[in-house]
Amino acid sequence: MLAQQAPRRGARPPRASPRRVEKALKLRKEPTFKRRNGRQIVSGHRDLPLDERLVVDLDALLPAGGGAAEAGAGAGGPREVDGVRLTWLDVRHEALGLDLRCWDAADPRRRAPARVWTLAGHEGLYVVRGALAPPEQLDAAAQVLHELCDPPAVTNLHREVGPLPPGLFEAAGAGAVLDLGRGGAGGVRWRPPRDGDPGADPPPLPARELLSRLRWTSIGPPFDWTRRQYLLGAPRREVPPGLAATAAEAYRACRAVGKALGWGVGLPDDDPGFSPDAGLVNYYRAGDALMAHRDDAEADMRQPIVALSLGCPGVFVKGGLSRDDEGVAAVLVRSGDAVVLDGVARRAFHGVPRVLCERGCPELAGPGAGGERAAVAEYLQRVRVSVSLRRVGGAGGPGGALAQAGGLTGSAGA
Ligand SMILES: O=C(O)CCC(=O)C(=O)O
Repeated sequence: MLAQQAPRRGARPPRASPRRVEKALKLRKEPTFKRRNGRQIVSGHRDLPLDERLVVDLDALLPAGGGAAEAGAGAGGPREVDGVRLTWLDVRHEALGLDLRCWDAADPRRRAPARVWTLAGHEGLYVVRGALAPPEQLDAAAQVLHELCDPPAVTNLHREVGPLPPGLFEAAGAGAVLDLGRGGAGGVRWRPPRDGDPGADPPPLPARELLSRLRWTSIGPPFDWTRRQYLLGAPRREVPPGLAATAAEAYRACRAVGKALGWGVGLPDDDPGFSPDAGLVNYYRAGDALMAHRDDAEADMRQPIVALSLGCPGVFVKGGLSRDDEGVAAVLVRSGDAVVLDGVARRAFHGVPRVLCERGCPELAGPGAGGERAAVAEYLQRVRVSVSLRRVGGAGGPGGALAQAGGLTGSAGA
């Protein structure tokens, strides 16, 4: 076992609770002014920029192009754990007083080594940079947008406007409207807009507007936000095998890193590995936030949470076991990254107080994707999508603070 990754002597990790960090990081606006008739009046509002000093940008910590495998001083390994070959590099974030370790985890079952980051003082938190390559990000997002929003998956829109016909994303791209079909033949369906639509009662709803109001989808058993439990008997869309495999691979690398550090890991050695059967997809637009919560509605808390990021960057915040515990990490996560919460961190408060939609998604910008993938890439320039996979198993738990948090909140949020 390696020495525990501990803060260096003299380091002063930032002492702040998730509540305080959230407040400092969430999008705030300030008024802009103009003069009229000699008086100063409010003309609008502008977004205040993110206070970058509070956030760890992992890419900025490594020498250009370098990782543990390429580094000299401060590097360690190789060391093999559970068939995963580990090399590592210690990195210090002076301004935040944080000690981090960047691991390259080479697993013969994976095509390329995983780059995993750990932070001293945050046992069980792992950030896997680039768990999905750009083409895989597009495939995953296409799957989320094309299939996983369709019934029987449940979304916030189903709660607001009732079950939608399949094909919300395609309908939005085609400029279609939702005909509520009351009293008519054919029921609720997508159709092209017509001249008489604005005066119709009820007026049809433009698919584009509905897509802009999409905030969450459940994969696997739907989550009942009121009773705070998974509806294990309800019809469901299964976790797509590709997403499940990505999450399993990411977890395998993180578990090896955790064992090398002497951290507690969730799944015992004789377990076949992480095999998610449920997930929550969050769609964040500018101004949206997921406030600090704990995911504790799952019956078996030894199973990790693996959250895949797609699209615009966001700030992932992890705190302790209560909202007021001090010692918070705020990390910039980018398209393709996976955040893994395992062991003691599985019960930790975490959230995404800020998304940076104004930065777009550089990983998926420019030519490359054609056809239907182009529409997905374009969507991801404005939206952050997270797919947080978990194992619910056969029995629902008592319900948790995730439900109490009530899901995504925001400017236009549900
Ligand atoms: O958006 C994320 O990356 C985190 C999502 C999350 O915390 C959750 O779904 O419980």
